Amino acid sequence: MSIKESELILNHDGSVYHLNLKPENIANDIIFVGDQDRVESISNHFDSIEFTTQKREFKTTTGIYKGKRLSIISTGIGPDNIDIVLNELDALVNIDLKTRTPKKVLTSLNIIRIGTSGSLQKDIPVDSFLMSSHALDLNGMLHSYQIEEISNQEIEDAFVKHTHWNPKKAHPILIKNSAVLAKKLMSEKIFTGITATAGGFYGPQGRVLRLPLQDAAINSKMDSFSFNGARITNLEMETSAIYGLSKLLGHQALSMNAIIANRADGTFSANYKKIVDGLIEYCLEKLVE
Ligand code: R1P
Repeated sequence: MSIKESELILNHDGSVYHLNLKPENIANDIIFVGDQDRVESISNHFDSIEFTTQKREFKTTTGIYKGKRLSIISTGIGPDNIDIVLNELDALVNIDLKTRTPKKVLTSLNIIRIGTSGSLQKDIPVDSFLMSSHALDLNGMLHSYQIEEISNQEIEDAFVKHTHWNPKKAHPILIKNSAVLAKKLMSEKIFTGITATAGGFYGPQGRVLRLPLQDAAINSKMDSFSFNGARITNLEMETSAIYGLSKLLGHQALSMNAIIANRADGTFSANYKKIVDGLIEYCLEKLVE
């Protein structure tokens, strides 16, 4: 059965609707960034650039870094954008766009997010690097899919109990990273922990400007949660959607975070661009080692 035009939308040139990409435009190893300007910060390191395009916040550049073909894609902010990016990338490699049918032999992409994040723990200071061992989905986007096989109910239930999680909010889902990519990008410089992924920047991450929160103690309940020695280390807005959809679709995914704020002690990096550049250089080197 071929997938209808309304479900898998293609542009007139045959590229996928939002990303503006054709299958030949992307590498097997893909770096995700939130900020579209960060695409160039990374591609500036490339030896050569083969392709670049942009539609809305989705900018893609493919090129060669030290002999390795890499693509960089900006996802914009939030799990809703990740739903678009992951599904369209998967369509590029795992759906025959001419016949509109899933391929029999599937391709697994390697996806590395290089993003910014706020630490929830005093001992993980600003200007450090953190690898997400797991992602804790607090935003609910993944609940549209059949997530039973990727969730870890025991720890999710322990989190719900510890935080008195409001049952009106989406049930949290815990998803593990790709062990293969984690091994490749790990070093003694890197903190690890569970990354909580919120569906917003202010209220959903416990920030108060003018609006009172439903649960003002949510961040302190998160930072005091631990399960078999694992703790929640940081908050951001994409990792659980990347880990969840990658796992469901058969791709390898890893989230690397530049810690630019510390929510526990209220500090913010004096030069966050420098720490992001440092993480970019670290990840690029690890990818070609
Ligand atoms: C919020 O400022 C944005 O920054 C973080 C959050 O996840 C969110 O996307 O990541 P990026 O720097 O990768 O965009």
